[in-house]
Amino acid sequence: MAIAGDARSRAPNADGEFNGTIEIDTANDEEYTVIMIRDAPYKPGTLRVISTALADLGLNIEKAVVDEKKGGEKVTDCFYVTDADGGKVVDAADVENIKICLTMILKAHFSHGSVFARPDGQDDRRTGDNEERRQHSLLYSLMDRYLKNDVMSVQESIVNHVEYTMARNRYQFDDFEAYQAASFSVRDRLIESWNDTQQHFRDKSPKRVYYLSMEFLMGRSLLNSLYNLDIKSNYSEALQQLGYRLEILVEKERDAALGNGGLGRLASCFLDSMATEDLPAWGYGIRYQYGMFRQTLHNGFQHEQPDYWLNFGNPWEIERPYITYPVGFYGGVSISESNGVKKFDWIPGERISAVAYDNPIPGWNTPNTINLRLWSAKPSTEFDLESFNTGDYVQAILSKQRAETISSVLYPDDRTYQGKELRLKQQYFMVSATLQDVVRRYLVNHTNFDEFPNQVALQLNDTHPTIGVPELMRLLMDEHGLGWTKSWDITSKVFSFTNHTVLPEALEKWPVSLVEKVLPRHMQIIYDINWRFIQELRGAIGDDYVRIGRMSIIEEGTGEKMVRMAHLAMVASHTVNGVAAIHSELIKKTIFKDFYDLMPDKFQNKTNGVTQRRWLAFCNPQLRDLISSKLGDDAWIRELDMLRGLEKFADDEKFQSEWRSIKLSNKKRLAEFIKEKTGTVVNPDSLFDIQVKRIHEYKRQLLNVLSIIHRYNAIKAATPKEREKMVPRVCVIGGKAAPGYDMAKRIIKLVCSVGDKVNNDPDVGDLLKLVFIPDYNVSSAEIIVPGAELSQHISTAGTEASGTSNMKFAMNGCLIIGTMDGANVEIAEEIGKENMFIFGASATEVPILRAERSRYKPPPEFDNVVKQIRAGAFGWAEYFAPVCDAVHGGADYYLLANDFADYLRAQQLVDATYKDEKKWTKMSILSTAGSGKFSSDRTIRQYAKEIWGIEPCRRPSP
Ligand code: NBG
Repeated sequence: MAIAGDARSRAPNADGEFNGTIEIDTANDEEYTVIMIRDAPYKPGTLRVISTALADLGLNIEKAVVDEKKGGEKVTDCFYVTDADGGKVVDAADVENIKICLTMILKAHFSHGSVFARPDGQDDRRTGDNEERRQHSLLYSLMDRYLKNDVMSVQESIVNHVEYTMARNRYQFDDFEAYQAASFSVRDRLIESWNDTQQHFRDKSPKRVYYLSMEFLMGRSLLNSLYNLDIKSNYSEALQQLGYRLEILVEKERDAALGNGGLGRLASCFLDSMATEDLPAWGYGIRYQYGMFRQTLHNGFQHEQPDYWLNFGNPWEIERPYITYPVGFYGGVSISESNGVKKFDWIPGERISAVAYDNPIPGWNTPNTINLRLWSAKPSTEFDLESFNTGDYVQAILSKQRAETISSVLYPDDRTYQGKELRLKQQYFMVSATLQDVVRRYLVNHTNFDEFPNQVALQLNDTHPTIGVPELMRLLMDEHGLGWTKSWDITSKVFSFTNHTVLPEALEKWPVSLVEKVLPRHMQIIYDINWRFIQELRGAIGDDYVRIGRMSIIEEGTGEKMVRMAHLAMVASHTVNGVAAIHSELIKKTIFKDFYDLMPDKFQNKTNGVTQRRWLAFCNPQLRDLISSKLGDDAWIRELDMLRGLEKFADDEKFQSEWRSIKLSNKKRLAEFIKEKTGTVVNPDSLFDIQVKRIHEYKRQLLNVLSIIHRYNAIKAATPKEREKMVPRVCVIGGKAAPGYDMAKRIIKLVCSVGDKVNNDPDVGDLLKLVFIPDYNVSSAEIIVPGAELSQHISTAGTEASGTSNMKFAMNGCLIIGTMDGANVEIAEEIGKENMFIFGASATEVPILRAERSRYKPPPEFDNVVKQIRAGAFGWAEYFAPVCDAVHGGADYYLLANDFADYLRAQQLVDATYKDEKKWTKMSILSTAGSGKFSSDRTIRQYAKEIWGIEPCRRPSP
């Protein structure tokens, strides 16, 4: 049996021996038998051992007087006990018995190693208060050690949770219950680490960053936590001995899918990296009751099912009912004047409460665990006296209940901003609770706001949390009495803003009338910010009203007046960054050109990254072990640049064959998964070609389908001899369409219809398969990515800000077919263009081609496949007509026709290369070797240094 084998970073305390004395006094106290343990060496956990032993003997501890720990010295503890009937223990035999038992137990305790002392907290609210400290010394002593991670201790804590947390029979629980109990026991360990990390942050009081995001696409936690806490093998063994398999239990976990796609997953990768890099960081977001919808397919049509992920409880969160803030909406603003100073008072018409739920985020190979705090909306506890007094008690309760809708559902659209009132309320709800929490934390050890910018960095993940700008101004001015100048000085030093898209339709704008109604005070503040900004502008550029109109935070065109959230974010933030080099350059020339010309120093680039823990080391354990064996150890899991060390083995035959056999085994697992999800049987010896991402016209899944049809035609036209030379392919497409995105839904249907035809054509056999994997999410990506050989990132150049799945695929030795867009450009720099299949127009050519597209004559191959669809070759001719119209006859905004011929050329090159096994394997190894730059650790270090100005703050290892 392994004992604490995983506790890499935990060094045991020095062992002592118990040579103290135990005295039992039955005479001198009237009510109690007094057990005195004299001169025991100090050792963490001792008190818990004694109290458990006394309880096992059937004694009640009525009070205890314990020595405060004095490092290295002997301590004397005194316990006042009664027996089961509440009386004193007087019988001499009983007394002797207690003595013998305690002696044995203490001897065993002091001769036993692995107990880990926890640091003494120096909470500012406790130090200095010696009296309180003395009173609490018993409590502190009881909490002075960590849970143990040896197999037996793990088993004990699992079965305890089965019985005491879940109230199930500890001798009989099913896989789901075992998953839950195991998770609760892991959470116990996370909580220890979380508490001590937070205490350390409080003690050191470093500048902290708060990552504000409406989305966190976390996926599952069990395996990730086990790996990060380095206790996976003991849990595996512990469960196995209890009759359960960890691999099965991890599948029982529901994904936490509180995000749409790349933007939310990026936030989650960032949390992992911030924890691993020991940064004093917190994430803040919303605890949606319904995450991203579950996608099902009926006859090839997408249907959306609600994702009530909390149905069976969420063992990873900690509810904090006492951490709650009021959040207001509607109402009006009253203005009063005292001493010539105007005071604004917002009296909201509706008030709700935000309740905190904490989600511990452990880092890898560090004792630090950081926090993701998600807010849940609850009815406010204040009574609506009016309705209660008029006797409409039930109605009053019901209307309060509606508060909960604010955090109930994630908006599943990442294509266009939604002008929906509820969405604005969600955004304000999140930032208001967050900023109140941040300000409260700051004020624990500050009496004014002078240090605020040196203590706080607030990162806006896209424009979604930008209403936080006027909210911070309001808090500082209206609630804390600061003047405008001081408040603005502080506000403009703490915010920074990341832009994630150049698509104009995705840039958030709110109708002024809506903001005025929902957040009247904030609208005033936005106007004031804008007024001052425009004065500044006039100073800088003169009365160029056209340009001023373009740059204004308020859009005043022919239509409704709108608040441009990106402009507000831009004006208030000290930096703005794009998410890949090409994207950061593009925003300077397009959507933010006017701003760039005026304030070029604000602009930065932070190329995205992904966490190599989840996306390589944990989801592809065979490859992890092979890489570690070649590089000597697993240090690359923290320093991903070390993957370069694989380059020198790229031609090594033995290494190549190990590399291939791992890929094959991952492909077999993926083939199983495909069969389970779609019913289609695919041959693992085929080339596995994958395109998984949200369905968007700009991502051009349609281009992929058109080329698959072209391939199908080629197979049909080929002679049996020619067919023998063809490379068999399995094409996988997956992704969700926003429920209101009609074109995307038609594209899904087209994929399914083409798949039906191709997969059932006996002429084709294994040469071509096309499957649509339903409900693509984080967990399915963890199976799909390791099994992929070719992945498609084929957006029209200049439209994909970065992409992050391209990085995951490359890390796992999958070759990329793609355009020079987003992060592909930098991947090509790192891995080498010659190790990818690059095609298509460049971002500089795109605007020109787009302008000329009505005169463009598509290549005949393109026309042919589109005509085929129109003619009903795959059925549903009418339903697919708008899809064809969108790319035909001068439409084709995303230039599928322009790129088609070059795409087919690249695809042919893929086939030819695949036939050369050695060459392909070499390219695959070089893909992994060149992907070091795309670790989110690197991204986060750059944010920390170049934007946030924060430094690592690692708690001492226990
Ligand atoms: C997405 C981009 C991706 C990018 C992610 C993360 C939005 C608004 N943007 O290209 O489309 O990788 O953000 O930065 O979801």
